[in-house]
Amino acid sequence: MPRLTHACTPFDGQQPGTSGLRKKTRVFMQPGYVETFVQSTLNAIGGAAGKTFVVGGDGRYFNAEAIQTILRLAAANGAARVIVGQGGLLSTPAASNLIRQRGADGGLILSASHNPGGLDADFGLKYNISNGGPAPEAVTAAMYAETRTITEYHSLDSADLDLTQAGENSLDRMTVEIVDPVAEYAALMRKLFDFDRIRALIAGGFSLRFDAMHAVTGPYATAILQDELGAPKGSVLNAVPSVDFGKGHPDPNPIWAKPLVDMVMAPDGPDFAAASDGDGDRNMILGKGIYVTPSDSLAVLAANAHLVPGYARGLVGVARSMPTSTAADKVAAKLGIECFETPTGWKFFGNLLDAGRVTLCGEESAGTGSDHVREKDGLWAVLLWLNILAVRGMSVQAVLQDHWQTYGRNYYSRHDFEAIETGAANAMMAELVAKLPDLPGTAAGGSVVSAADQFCYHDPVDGSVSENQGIRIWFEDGHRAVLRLSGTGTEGATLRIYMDRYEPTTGDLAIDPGLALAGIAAAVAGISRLHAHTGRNEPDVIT
Ligand code: VG1
Ligand code: CO
Repeated sequence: MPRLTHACTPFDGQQPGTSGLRKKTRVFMQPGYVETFVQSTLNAIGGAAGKTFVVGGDGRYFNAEAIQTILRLAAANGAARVIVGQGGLLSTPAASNLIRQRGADGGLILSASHNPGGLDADFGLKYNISNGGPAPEAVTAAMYAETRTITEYHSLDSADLDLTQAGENSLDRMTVEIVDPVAEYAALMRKLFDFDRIRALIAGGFSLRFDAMHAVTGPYATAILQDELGAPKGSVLNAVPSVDFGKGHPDPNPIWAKPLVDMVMAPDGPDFAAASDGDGDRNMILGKGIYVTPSDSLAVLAANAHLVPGYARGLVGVARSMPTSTAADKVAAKLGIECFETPTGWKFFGNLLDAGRVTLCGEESAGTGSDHVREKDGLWAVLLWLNILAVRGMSVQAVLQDHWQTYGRNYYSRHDFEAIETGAANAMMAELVAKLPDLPGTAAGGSVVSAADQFCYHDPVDGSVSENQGIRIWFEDGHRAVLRLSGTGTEGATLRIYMDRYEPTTGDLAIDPGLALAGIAAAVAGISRLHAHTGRNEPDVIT
């Protein structure tokens, strides 16, 4: 089969430290674009010769075409085998699991995660390493350097492969193994959880809904929750992946999954509801009449995981991203285990998980996971919740109330200001950084600043240092605000303001969360001169 070498133009690829390359779909569709990025990735990891890769995506627009391109490049670069999800589908956690189970050298996952899909929406591509996790900073930095200097890529002149049937095919000298995307993932879930117990809970009349948001978890949730655990047909909503996610925004939060939230808030709503995102790594958890913040979810799971077979030996430690509330810290303290605070992004958990320092990890952005894979895992979190509810025989609401009464409550919210003009956002952050040393002692929003800094992470495993990972402001009453710019948007800048207020068990545990955090929001708006810089007062999304 003719292998061809094509000239290509270098470009500014994935910024070092970001989770994959995310751009408008039309950018990815430019001739040679995917090829240039994939060749850069292969060059950065020392070539593809003799290697095995896992490839799959969330099914969004251009997923199928990009996979064919990746297969041709892998073959022309001498890869031995590519394991690809049937129909080109693999959720991010399932891809992570496959890389690990099959001892692959790495994987290419096609997704822009929670960003919308379609010709005029977003596309993404990320490289995961052999532990199954996102490429660490050293690898993304090498990939970035390659994209800026690359001059040629290697491909094949070959027809598209049919990816609809499981089995082995060959593309030139490379084996293409098409696998059921669900099977190995479901097997892992069966090992971790007490499926009989969850089945009995559901058979006893416990009702649930899972919103797959027209994205990749549809087939996974249908197979596991309905076919295997006995949830009635119709329990999984929006279960068929579509290229534009039903024109929706596959982001499992109270804004984009509002119909699901409305359902659990209704008097005749289900006992439990959950949703996942485009690529299946996020989760939103709801109970009848209640939304569980992701930060609380992590804490509740940490406190109860030992009730579940896969975690019966207890946890070695927990980790949370810096902006995530400190609820999990309280649990770790009580359990007498370590709690790590890492920068935003799952790749920072990789070393801690590989070194056996932590069992559970979580982020405020609806990401929870454990050492079973090296990505956050939406459906896993749902099953862990279900298993805990089955053992405790309590409602979501009762579990949460009990948790707050034991550990105190962290009122928590994130405000997102989207598509801000990039220059204005950068100017605001720069001004804030400059005045950090002067902030302590300043009165703001009815409180006084006690400390302020920029988060710098020292990885306790490999000693690497990651600077400028977000601005932290503490107030004398113990409240905390964090500001950072998103690394996953594709339009202008997105500013995220995170607010965390802890009330001990002796405090008021039933304040309206919006009211509880209003003072911090006002303080941050004042200190950052948010309106003067951005013209914004109200966030676009509140989670
Ligand atoms: C966001 C979240 C972060 C998450 C990342 C990838 O990043 O805040 O917690 O790890 O998305 O999630 P940022 O830089 O936009 O704040 V996923 O599900 O989009 O892979
Ligand atoms: Co995601």
